[in-house]
Amino acid sequence: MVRTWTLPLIFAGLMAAGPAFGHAKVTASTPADGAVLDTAPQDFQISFDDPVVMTRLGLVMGSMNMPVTFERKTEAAKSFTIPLPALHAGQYKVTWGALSEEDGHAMTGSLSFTVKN
Ligand SMILES: [Cu+2]
Repeated sequence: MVRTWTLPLIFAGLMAAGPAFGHAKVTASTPADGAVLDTAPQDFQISFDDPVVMTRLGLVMGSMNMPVTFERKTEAAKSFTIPLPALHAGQYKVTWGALSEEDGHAMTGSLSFTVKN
């Protein structure tokens, strides 16, 4: 009885553990999440531990979409620098999307930062 159950359980365990190579993860961003800045940042930088194709970058202040010139490139990279428009004081939210080159998974994320007067 034990023997008939053991093998399927081991396989189920391996499946749950997932593939050996996961998708890329964010290692750093500037501004960082929660940053409070004395001067407005001129660009947004984000880095990943593995190459990704960045698909989207959005910036909102309150409910207002800020104009960001984001050019989607087809080649994967580990870090990206996206120029930001002139920002006045306020709280901003960055949303991004990327495709992991490793496993093709779509990733999204967001972070907030504040520009002081
Ligand atoms: Cu993945």
